[in-house]
Amino acid sequence: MASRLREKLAEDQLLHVMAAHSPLSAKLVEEAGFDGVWASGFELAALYGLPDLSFVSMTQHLDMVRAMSGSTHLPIVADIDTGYGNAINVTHVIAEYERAGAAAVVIEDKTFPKVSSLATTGRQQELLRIEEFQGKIAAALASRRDPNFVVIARTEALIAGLGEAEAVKRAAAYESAGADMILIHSKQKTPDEVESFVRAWSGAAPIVIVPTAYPEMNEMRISAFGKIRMVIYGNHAIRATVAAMKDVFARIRRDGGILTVDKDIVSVEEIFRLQGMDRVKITEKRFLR
Ligand code: SPV
Ligand code: MG
Repeated sequence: MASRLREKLAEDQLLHVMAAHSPLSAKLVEEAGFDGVWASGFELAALYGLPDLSFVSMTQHLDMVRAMSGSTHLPIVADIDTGYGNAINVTHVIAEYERAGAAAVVIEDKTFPKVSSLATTGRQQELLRIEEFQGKIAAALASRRDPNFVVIARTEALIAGLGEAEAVKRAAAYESAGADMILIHSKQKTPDEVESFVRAWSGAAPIVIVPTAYPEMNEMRISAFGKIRMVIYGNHAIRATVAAMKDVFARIRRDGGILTVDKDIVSVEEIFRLQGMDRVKITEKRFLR
């Protein structure tokens, strides 16, 4: 799977990566024609009804990635937050995610426990010392078994309010530590901050963005910057899920039954299809005597 991601990256196209929080949603990402699945920490935390504050453990996230890799052929880009510890922990984490079937990881330069990047808790986002994070990147590179496994270094300098110069400095330091790609994150409501960073970026490492906060940065606008090679739609699976459930639940309560919503939701047969019931029928014929 890592080699497929590398091949796609070599094609010089923008890769479209959609968030998922379950094997089922990963399958839907594939059917919709995306290039990869974002195993989002935010989505999984939300699925458990928890804030994205390092409450969800590595094991929980890893189990989900492992299950996803059984349900999709797409490369999985795993969100490993801060790497669940220091550089030594990262050596273990990378081995585990590679074994679980991930093609790439995104590791961010915040301290543990992390605070959700888009949150407005008033808490200061703390970043690691540059040298320490370089050590985590080096540990990740040294621990991957497949050299095609992609290590994406994410700087939260803009999220922490430290400005573009600090973001560029960190990105350059992470590239020199060997990061394959740089993820620049921003929670500004317009693309200006990210676009300015991309213009200032003179490194060779391609850029990844997550335009949740600045949705007007569509793919046409992103593609104008050749340096941005991956766009991650960070939380649209869980948000779509919540919107759909709220609507259907409210209508069932209002109507006192399920008759009117029935035509607006997928059929049981469609769920059977997604579950692979067709294969069950074949194996029944073959083996049940
Ligand atoms: C996630 O989806 O978990 C991310 C992206 O890391 S964000 O929530 O915007 O930080
Ligand atoms: Mg995350």
